[in-house]
Amino acid sequence: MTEREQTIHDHSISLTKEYLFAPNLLEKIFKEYSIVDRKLQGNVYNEKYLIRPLTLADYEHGFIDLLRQLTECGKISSDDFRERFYDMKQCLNTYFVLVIEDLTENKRIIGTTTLVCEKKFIRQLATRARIEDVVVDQKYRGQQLGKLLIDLLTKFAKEVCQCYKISLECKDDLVKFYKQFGYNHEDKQNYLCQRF
Ligand code: 16G
Repeated sequence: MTEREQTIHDHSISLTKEYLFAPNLLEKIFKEYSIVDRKLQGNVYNEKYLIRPLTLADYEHGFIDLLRQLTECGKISSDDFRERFYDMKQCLNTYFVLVIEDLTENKRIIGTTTLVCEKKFIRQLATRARIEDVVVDQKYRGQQLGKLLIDLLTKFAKEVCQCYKISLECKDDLVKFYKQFGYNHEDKQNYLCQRF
């Protein structure tokens, strides 16, 4: 490989490792998390599952296919993925996509959740959060990985992003699951939706 080819190669590798948001933002909640719930420590630290922000390389490791287990995704090329990745990244402190990588399965992405932080004028310029697109690969369910993702991002919204509230939408049969993390129906509030 010539020096120029090597430079291009190194550059493309460093690009694919580019994170959607700074991984060190997660440090605070990881530390607190392991103290709060020791049962799950193994999932984070046993060197099988790495929990980290989404990277550009995750397109190659099944990120979109994983989302297909949640809903339809259509056709998304790697260029489409890159464009959307940068659209999100340039909205500072807004999109936090967490993924779980199986280190023993060629970096396969086996779980994901997104936190969206929306800035407001109300409540002294408050920020509100939403949990979106929670999905764990069918083959990996039953290991409390979904619990781990939601717990982490809920704490992240509160402690790192200092949101004043967080909400999510889910099917009836998942209400019980989400209640364990403190999500509840609010009195006299409704979720209304219009599909286009
Ligand atoms: C669920 C998801 C939501 C996702 C939607 C996709 C959670 C908590 N909720 O409601 O984030 O965007 O499904 O379904 O993960 P749709 O394509 O029918 O809108």
